[in-house]
Amino acid sequence: MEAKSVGPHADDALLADFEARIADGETIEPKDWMPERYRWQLVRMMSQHAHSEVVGMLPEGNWITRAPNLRRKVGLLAKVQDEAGHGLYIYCGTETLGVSREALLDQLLAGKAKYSSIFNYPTLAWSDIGAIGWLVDGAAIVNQTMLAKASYGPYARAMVRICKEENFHKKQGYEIMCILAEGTPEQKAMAQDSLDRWWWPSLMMFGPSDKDSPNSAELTRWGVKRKSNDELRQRFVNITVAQAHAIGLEIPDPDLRHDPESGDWIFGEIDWDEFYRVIGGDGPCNRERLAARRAAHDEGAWVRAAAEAYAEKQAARYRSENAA
Ligand code: BYC
Repeated sequence: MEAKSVGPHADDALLADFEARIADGETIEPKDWMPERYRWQLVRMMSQHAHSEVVGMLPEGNWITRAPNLRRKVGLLAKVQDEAGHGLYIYCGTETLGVSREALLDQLLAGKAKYSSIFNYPTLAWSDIGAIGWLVDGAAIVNQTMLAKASYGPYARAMVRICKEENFHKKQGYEIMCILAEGTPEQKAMAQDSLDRWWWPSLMMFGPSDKDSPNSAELTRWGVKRKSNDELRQRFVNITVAQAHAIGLEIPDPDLRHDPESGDWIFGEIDWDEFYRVIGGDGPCNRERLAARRAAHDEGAWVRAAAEAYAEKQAARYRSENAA
């Protein structure tokens, strides 16, 4: 994607008006004037977000056939279906910015698009489904509650609805962890093992630290981000450490300590080499995830063709009824 910068050619009066509206807390709507660079940043971020929802179905979908009972199976099915819906809301949001869902999916399938690093880790045990709901959806809620106040109306509104659903996802995940943690020693060990494997990747979901985040300044200036990557990560840690302790699990961080002055849980160094390796395409499951998406796209070709044929038939019927 090529971005045009806001420079001497931009209309200064329009830009000043646009920024004043954002400063006044107004939302920007699709037909409003916006700098090309704002549109580009939104498409970049929203498309990565939509792809994350879609690819995010894969690690959990892996356990639908192996859920331990009917209640868990129904809950997981509903959660995975919700994620598909979230992807759709956000792709619709990018369409309001002039980019089609097909174009974005082509980029994903060609391996040219980013999606959240977290979904490149494997789900090895049922307890991983608990850990994903608790940690991954928990992290998503912290991030997306902030994005629900983003300056772009269609994205902000999508976030409101998505956060409501993510709250149920988090509750079902934490409930799985609670039950395992108070079960047999083997069950508790499973829950701890999942926390050990998902903790650090969950912290990486918030992106690089503020000093290494190239997009943050612009997104903050234009009211898309209201809090920084590090602020949100700290908020997530503070919420989650207490929840782990409440069910007798240990955070896998020898440097974790409580700072009585700020009230924060201070955590150890994140392995940023691992983060950049994963977002660069070399995580534990990057290739597997893309192969699965490509297979699903190919196998779904007949569904798209049938839906299109049906839509054309309906449109023809509508035209002939209105011509009569
Ligand atoms: N993974 O300048 P920065 C869910 C990239 S799904 C991969 O800080 P920004 C769920 C970043 O894109 C929830 N890439 O970027 C679904 C940028 O790359 P480019 C997903 C990452 O945008 C199913 C570069 O690193 N949530 O809830 O200011 C089941 C530099 O970063 C990551 C969203 O997508 C990462 N973790 O801030 C269960 C939320 N982090 O484009 C649950 C929307 C950074 O320059 N997105 N990068 O090549 C955001 O809030 C922001 O985009 C981020 C990054 C905080 C993630």
